[in-house]
Amino acid sequence: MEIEKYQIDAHNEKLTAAHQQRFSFAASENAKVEEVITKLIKFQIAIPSWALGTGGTRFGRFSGGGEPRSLEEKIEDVGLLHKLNQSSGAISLHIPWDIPTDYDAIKSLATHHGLRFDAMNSNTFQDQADQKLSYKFGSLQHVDKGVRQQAIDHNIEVIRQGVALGSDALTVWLADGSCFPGQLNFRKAFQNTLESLEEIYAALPDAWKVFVEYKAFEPNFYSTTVGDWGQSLLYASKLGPKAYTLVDLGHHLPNANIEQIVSLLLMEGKLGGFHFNDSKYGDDDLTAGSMKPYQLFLIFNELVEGMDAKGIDHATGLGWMIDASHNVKDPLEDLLQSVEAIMISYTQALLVDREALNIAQQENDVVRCQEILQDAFRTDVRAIVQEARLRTGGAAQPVQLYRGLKVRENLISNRGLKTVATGL
Ligand code: PSV
Ligand code: MN
Ligand code: MN
Repeated sequence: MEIEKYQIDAHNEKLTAAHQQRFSFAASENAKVEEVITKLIKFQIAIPSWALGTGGTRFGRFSGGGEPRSLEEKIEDVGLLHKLNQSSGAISLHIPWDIPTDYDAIKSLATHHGLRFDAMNSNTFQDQADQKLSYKFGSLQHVDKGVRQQAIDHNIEVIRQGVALGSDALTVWLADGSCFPGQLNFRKAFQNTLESLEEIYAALPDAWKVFVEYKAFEPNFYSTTVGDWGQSLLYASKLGPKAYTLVDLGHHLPNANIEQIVSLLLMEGKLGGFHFNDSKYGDDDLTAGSMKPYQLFLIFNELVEGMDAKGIDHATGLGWMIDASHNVKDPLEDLLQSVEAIMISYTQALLVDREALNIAQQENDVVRCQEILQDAFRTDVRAIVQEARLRTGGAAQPVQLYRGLKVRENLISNRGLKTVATGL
């Protein structure tokens, strides 16, 4: 199904008066509002192809129905999101969960929906049916060169597919590590991984980047070979200028100061991209901003400050992606909520009075520093985000319109109730 312009217009019309009132108030309070709106319009967040179906845990999965059954249907779903919020103009694929066959047809379908292909994700954490050697004991770190080579070849194949689709980045997340002390020689595992990454790096086209994603634990529970930002930065630095660290918000040990990590990676020119999600315990993959909205704001505060200091374009300088999973929500509603939360945090960070904060920091005026940050965080910026969406043809209230148009019911009647999205 596709959402038509007249349906968005009809929905918007009903909400115009109330919106105008809230927006004029927000605009009167913020001198920078037009500048902020221009930035919001450019800012696009990539939707992961694997988040379009209901996720699950090892205890079970409860399908919501109408899930995409093919790459084409995944692109259509992201198209629906983008139509509604005008901020989801990209899709991130996971190979081989997504199997692009006719590249030109896939590309033109994406273009039809106003989407581009964000970072390509390789998968050497699962064995595939037709695979010769097993990744049970790791992939790029494996003691057997044969297994390493198989994983290297897969990554090179993913780059090739990405080139055909017009992507320009590869994200490598490795489940490699060990479950028990003594299982692994840490140094050899690191060196094997580095050598393998070097072969993948050598296959990157000129304008491409490789993102090395880290994760503290899971599926391995004793050590992870790319376990934290220090290890990722070590690989990225040794690999060269096309290699960067990717920060997935759920991949840290509890209470890690992610905003400080982000700030220093940016300073070093090694922050490549993000996987947004939220969590309370581990890699929970919950809706962005649903648990710790202040943390999300503080991260954006560092991003805006750091990117401005280095003259990096907010919209294009880094890879902005969601990495989430939904066990009890409609995945498309969840993704709309995530994008909204990201846009809100970004807007609040743009509103921080940076000059005043610099002065307060120089004067060690700790109270003032907190006041300045929290003043921005406590500003209700929803009307500003909505205004940006309206100016680009999006819906005033995306979730409300999604429900009003019975999108899920339509998808279920087209695709069926018992669907298994590929890859999940
Ligand atoms: C691993 O937990 C991860 O965050 C990586 O980005 C994977 O590619 C993704 O989740 C998909 O499961
Ligand atoms: Mn991730
Ligand atoms: Mn994860």
